[in-house]
Amino acid sequence: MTFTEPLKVGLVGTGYAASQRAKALQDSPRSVLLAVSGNSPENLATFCQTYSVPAVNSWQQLVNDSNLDLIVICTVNRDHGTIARAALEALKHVVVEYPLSLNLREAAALMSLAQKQNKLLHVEHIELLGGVHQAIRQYLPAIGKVFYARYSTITPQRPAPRRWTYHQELFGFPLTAAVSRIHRLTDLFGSVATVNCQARFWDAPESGYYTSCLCAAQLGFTNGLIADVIYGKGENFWQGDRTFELHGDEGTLIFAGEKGTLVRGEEITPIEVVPRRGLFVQDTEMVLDYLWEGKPLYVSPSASYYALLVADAARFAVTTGQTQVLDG
Ligand code: NAP
Ligand code: BLA
Repeated sequence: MTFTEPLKVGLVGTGYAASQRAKALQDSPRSVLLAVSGNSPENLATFCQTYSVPAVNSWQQLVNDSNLDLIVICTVNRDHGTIARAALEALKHVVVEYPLSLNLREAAALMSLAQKQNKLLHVEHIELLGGVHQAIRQYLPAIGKVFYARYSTITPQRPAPRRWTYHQELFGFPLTAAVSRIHRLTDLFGSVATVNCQARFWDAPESGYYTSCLCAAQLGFTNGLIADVIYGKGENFWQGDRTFELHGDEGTLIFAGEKGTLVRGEEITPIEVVPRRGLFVQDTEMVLDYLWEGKPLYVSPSASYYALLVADAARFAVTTGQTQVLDG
């Protein structure tokens, strides 16, 4: 199913991810951006003016445009699954920003549908392309057997915006929405045996919104590793944190933001993290490599799905208050 002419692409969304996609698609000779749909008419008009692209009134219209080969979904999480389904049913290739769906069953059904339709369903996971992840992969052998990991991302925000990222339905369960946190770990350490999680939301006066959230999950990996994953944001936080610590029996790796350190007793080695700009560009280029040349992508649907499954187990652990045991 390789292409020899520029792919005709339609984009759903007009925010940050969408603008990165629009630039990447327009900069490549292997794709042409033909239409965009959005949410608010003003933002859609501005976006379409910036990129000189025709606007369409709805994503339904976009996915059913018989002229398009590929739909790129960069809108709020709530709608990812529904739009991906409609696009696959209309026999389009699909690229979707993570998460594939807020509903695990729907995610599984979409993967089967893509196979049935013989279409690409690619979920973007730029966290795997970033400098920190690449540096961890490179230095992991230096710390022996890893037995404990802690990955904490806390973002104070005051006042918390009334945006989709602070809305229960639009954003979804925070560790599903931020599935990249779990995916980094499953990519490095494989399968998870047990999942526990606690979560707290501080509700905003407007229905559905919150002003802060905190999710604290503990994953027990099949290989024995214990991992704490912390995600917090909003008004109740006063100090930001972005720390990834990996403790092995021969050393410790610590990433504070982009600053990496390898600690082995007295020996403290700074780790250079290559700044990777343009992660969405890289992702887009790899999709085009796949569709044009059949080159394998950097992430498989099953790996993406597995991270989503672990995130969903965390969600279930919150609602039941019980540790979830996953099948091997
Ligand atoms: P964003 O900049 O806030 O853009 C959100 C888009 O969704 C805009 O087009 C916005 O349109 C629309 N939207 C907002 N509220 C909506 C609603 N109630 N109903 C329908 N559409 C609505 O967000 P983003 O950062 O680009 O994120 C888009 C997707 O990419 C998300 O799934 C996110 O998880 C994923 N992602 C983003 C990044 C990143 O670096 N930003 C990284 C990885 C994955 P209006 O502005 O007109 O409302
Ligand atoms: C991830 N960034 C995300 C996600 C959202 C945003 C919704 C997916 C959920 C998550 O993993 O937390 C949204 N990020 C924002 C917003 C800002 C932001 C609104 O930084 C406001 C400044 N993303 C950006 C910008 C950069 C960026 C401007 O919008 C950097 C210059 C980077 N966002 C970025 C990266 C990820 C991400 C690299 C992947 C997360 C990871 O590595 O785990």
